[in-house]
Amino acid sequence: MTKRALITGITGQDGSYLAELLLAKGYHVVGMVRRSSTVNFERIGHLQDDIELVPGDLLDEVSMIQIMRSQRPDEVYNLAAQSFVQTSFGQPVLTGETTALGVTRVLDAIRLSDHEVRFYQASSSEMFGKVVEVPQSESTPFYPRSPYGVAKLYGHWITINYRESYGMHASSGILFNHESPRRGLEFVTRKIANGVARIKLGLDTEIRLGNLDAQRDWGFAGDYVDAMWRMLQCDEPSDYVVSTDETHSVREFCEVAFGHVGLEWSDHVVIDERFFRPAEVELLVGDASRAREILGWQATTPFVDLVTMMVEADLDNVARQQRNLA
Ligand code: NAP
Ligand code: G4F
Repeated sequence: MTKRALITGITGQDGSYLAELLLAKGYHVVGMVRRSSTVNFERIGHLQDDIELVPGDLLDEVSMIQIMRSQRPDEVYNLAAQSFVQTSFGQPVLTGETTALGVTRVLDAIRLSDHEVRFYQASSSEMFGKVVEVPQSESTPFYPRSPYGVAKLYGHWITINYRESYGMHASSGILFNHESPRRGLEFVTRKIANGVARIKLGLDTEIRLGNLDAQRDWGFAGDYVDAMWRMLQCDEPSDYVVSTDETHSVREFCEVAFGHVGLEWSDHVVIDERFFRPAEVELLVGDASRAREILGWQATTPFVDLVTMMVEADLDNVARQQRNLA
């Protein structure tokens, strides 16, 4: 029997990589997409003949119930969220409705569908926030530092609550930052990679950034979606930290990215107060030993390879845009 998977957030970075992985494994992949006035399929355009798209929105419970009843998926990957931390300070209620209560809407729709479903929740290392221990593992206490982090913590606990209350096969991946050439342009890694490409190709002279001292455990998104799938193949649902177990600062990211194209980062990076946050997460570094032991999962993309992959991809993108304009 062909397994059926539903992905919320299929138009996002992770949704596109997960759809590719599940298609390669022979799944029928259904993606939930929300209505917008312009089509937003940049990351999944190449998959459109192979996946089924259904309309729905995490803000609308009826659409979720309808999808669950009509699609009867075996596995649900809840990747949809308002996922940008900085925006969550300006739009805390929307972030809570989507990133927190949206999880309950999906879980309730599964419960009401009266059908055996395995559920994955996209939890986040942002829940560790002002970290109380280093490195962070599944047993590290949480201390979120943004409306996004608080909303994700709600999503994390409601997933555990539905598992314990209703015996649902519901698992959370506490994923540390993962990046790729498909990362949104507002996130710092892609902002730097794209900025470096534009400077190298003569379109810009500077990149304006906030806190260069922040440290993150950055992995490659293509590796991380495999951990999501592995969690749902386990007999028992559980929660796992997924990380590279290495940390690097935003400044180091700049050094490697500019260095790759023969430029000095400090000649082009300008500090801009607008990109500082009301409360910052200074340091994240994971301990993914449980995922290695139980899931057999391991990050495979070193930091320098990730940075250079992103810069190379943006050099191609920017050069293509220049050719199209010529
Ligand atoms: P992303 O690129 O920002 O994608 C977010 C997705 O959610 C998009 O498909 C977006 O649709 C969809 N979405 C937003 N609001 C929605 C709503 N009301 N109803 C339905 N769909 C909605 O995020 P990502 O990097 O792929 O991350 C995937 C998930 O993992 C997110 O939950 C994120 O918070 C979490 N996470 C990410 C990281 C990371 O480092 N990337 C780490 C830990 C956890 P549109 O295209 O229509 O906007
Ligand atoms: O790239 P960022 O915006 O990612 P952040 O805040 O760590 O969140 C990402 O990872 C989380 C997992 O830990 C996910 F849950 C979440 O959905 C998202 O994917 O910022 C990284 C760091 C921050 O400390 C920020 O202050 O970079 C610092 N930074 C410095 N200058 C900047 C900038 N961030 C952005 N976006 N833009 C800047 O100009």
